[in-house]
Amino acid sequence: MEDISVPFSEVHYLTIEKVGNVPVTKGNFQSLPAHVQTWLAQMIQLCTPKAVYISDGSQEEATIVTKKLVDYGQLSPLKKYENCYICRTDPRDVARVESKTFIVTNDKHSSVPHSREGAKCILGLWMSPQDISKELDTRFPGCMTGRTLMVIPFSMGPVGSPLSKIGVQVTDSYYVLLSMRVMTRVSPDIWRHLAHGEEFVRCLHSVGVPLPAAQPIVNNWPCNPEKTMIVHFPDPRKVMSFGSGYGGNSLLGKKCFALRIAGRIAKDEGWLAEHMLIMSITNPKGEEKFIAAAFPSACGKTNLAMLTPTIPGYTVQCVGDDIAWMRFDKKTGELRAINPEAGFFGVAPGTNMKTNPNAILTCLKNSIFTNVGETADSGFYWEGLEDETPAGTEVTSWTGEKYKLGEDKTKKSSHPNARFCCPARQCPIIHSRWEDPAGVPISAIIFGGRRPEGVPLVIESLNWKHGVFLASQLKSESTAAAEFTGKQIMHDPFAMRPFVGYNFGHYIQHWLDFEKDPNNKLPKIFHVNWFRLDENNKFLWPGFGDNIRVLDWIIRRVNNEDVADVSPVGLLPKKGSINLDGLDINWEKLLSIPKDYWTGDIEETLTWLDGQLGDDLPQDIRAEIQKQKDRISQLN
Ligand code: GTP
Ligand code: SPV
Ligand code: MN
Repeated sequence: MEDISVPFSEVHYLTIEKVGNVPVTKGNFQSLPAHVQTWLAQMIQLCTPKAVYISDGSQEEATIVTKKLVDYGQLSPLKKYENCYICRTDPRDVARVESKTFIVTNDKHSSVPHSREGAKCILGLWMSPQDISKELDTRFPGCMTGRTLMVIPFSMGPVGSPLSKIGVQVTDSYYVLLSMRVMTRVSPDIWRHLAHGEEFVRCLHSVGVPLPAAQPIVNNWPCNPEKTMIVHFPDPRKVMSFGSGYGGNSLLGKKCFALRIAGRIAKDEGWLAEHMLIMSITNPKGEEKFIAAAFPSACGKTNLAMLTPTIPGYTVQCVGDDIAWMRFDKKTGELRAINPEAGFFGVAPGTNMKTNPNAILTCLKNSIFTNVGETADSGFYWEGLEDETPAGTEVTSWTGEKYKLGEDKTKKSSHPNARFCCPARQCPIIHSRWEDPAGVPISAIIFGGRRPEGVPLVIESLNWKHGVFLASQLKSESTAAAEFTGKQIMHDPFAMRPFVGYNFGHYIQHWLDFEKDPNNKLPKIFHVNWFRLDENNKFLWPGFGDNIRVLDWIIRRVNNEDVADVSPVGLLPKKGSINLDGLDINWEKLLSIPKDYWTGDIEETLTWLDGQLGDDLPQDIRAEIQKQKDRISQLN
């Protein structure tokens, strides 16, 4: 299998620069900041590529690389749209792999909590520097043989913003190069910001298939599933990812940097890096409020972030759909948030012109679709687009199977974790301040998950500590965003289980500590659940655009309107205080708090948190659990 490296530029052969004996086919290595050169030289020596390519993030570069990938067969154009491409992966490489994602520190417990004996810690996997070096030694040396090593300078957050951070990713995947260009800000300007030896996060990625390949490459998607490993070094701010080309495993600016590494930096520097969307809601009076919301993977962030309100007079604008970096302003005390990303890497199935028209409209140009189906007229197709695609349309599924829509209902066009990757600036409701270097002020923080049973539509926490407890007890049904199968209800505190980069007990304490500074204007904390089922397994709540009705209630609470009643589990909406015009809703079923359920749940939560965190579980959380237990016991 040939490498498809971009050809040498017109530069005369003799002037071609080399690093060691490896030619630089684009860019000027000598002009890079000295500390970057030092690190790159080590990576080149380790990975032994046949060429080095320094990306400039330009459209011209993207056009050339795209053409190469089309010729190679990894991408094919979706001719129905402008500059859109479809890609099918090796079916063994379709999602994040939590079981192969590690944090490496000298001290085990700066990465993972002191779990009780017998409790298998699922809040991060730690490996010692000695053990990881053995693993890495069987993977990285020579891993780019026959391939081109690309150098991608990128900023998480607007280039130059005091809230932003810089990374440099080395990769041997052109797909990653194109996707990073959408998801982050790739620019040669980055080098100027590193000119004086400034810190940057070192990100090394390889698909793990040196050439000639030892095994057949499936779907022109090189990967190495047996040896996949995603390794974080929070102390030296470094990521090494091997064997997977997919999403959070390979676009290292996203979960690896912006959550796991940034989370550690945030802890050290006194801010927050969270798995949260950021949006604004303007009510009929013209008052605008910004909120942030954390739901586990594939539980509704992208959909909420750009929802189309079903009640009149409200305007929603999107700032971000997956990650928020937030810090309390020293002067004003406001919690200010930026979206460190530049694109959306969104779940495709379920997205349509009814559920999320803004997402569809965002990805009609300059986008990459991975593991979706393709229609005979060169459009995308996935489950959820049935009503917008004529029956009888021929579809080629993500596995290459051809079938006609409507003929066999068992056929699936797309992998459930199929994704669109599109520039955020194309979103029709992107906020004019989405790149404001100062961030936007957050008035409410929402947590939520897929809870088929027992959990009401919305709960407001009683206070900050109770809110941090609500977030700590977050649970959700597992989804296809990671390697879990079936619909098990899993704990996912703060929607950060897979993404926390240090001891989870310290993480919860970090949240609690924000209360200690009287200058901090603490946002109210809420918990929502769009996914409660009735006895026929039907959703009790219509969700999507109708979620504005809950946001409206939340904002009224932010404005201290008297629309809530105290309950044992938190504040619940007074009957009639959520606008349900035009809906047929069973309020009792949607808002009830069954005593049996909550009694069992709080016991289970305590057992689980105590097992996972042991003595690292903050005392304040233990106290909140006890108080909630006492309150629940008084339920009728
Ligand atoms: P990640 O990108 O993995 O972090 O996911 P996400 O949290 O952004 O989830 P997303 O908005 O992409 O939604 C995932 C799935 O949940 C999609 O199939 C949606 O159609 C579905 N979904 C989103 N919001 C709702 C809702 O309000 N109700 C229901 N029933 N389903 C929803
Ligand atoms: C998630 O799983 O939460 C995602 C997709 O947003 S990935 O980029 O693969 O992490
Ligand atoms: Mn996510």
